[in-house]
Amino acid sequence: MEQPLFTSLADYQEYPADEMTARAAEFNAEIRRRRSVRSFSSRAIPRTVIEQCIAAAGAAPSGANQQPWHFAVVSDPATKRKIRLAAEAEEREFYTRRATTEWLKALAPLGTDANKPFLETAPYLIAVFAQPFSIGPDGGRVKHYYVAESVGIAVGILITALHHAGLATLTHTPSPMAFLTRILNRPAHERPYLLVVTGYPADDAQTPVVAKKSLEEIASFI
Ligand code: IYR
Repeated sequence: MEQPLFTSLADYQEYPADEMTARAAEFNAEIRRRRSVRSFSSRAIPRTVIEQCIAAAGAAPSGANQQPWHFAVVSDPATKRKIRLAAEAEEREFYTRRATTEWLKALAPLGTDANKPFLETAPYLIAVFAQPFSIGPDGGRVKHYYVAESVGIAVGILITALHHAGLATLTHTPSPMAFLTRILNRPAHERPYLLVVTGYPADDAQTPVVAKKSLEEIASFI
């Protein structure tokens, strides 16, 4: 076994309690303004913003620091079109056959259907892939641990970073997503995890009226 190497927490930043309290409240207010958006403007956004937000996601903690993720960033109109057509084909199956009545009932308040024009309108689609293993220098498989948890945390940071930058997002999970592996030429062992659609909201974008659970409902202090 390799000996672990340690360094001091040189980048850690402590704040006085009142400042800490204010920062926590400000962040809560900022993140509570986040809404899933399904109607995007085609206005361009600087690629560097996407790069910075993905770099932020890449700082997520992960099982054994194995960073089992890949972010495929799509802005090419022809590729976005391919993704839209493939996703809509799966979604039509979902809405007409695969989804249970119970599932459709749960979804009803969101007003979604099989049409996904935003997959072409939004300037960027970020396809997130999870890597159950990597290929080691000797060509063998190196198993990754806590892959779903790790990628979920990274996507949470990605969405938060995009929101913080002033962009709208949609976490979109056309199911199944095997078409993403094919269209984006990803290795067969990577699992499409979800699509993050991002850009400015359309001027006339509407969002369903839904509520978040209260702190009392989601937390207990023991
Ligand atoms: N993937 C479908 C259905 C869908 C499922 C859930 I759970 C949602 O929260 C939203 C949609 C679609 O994108 O329409």
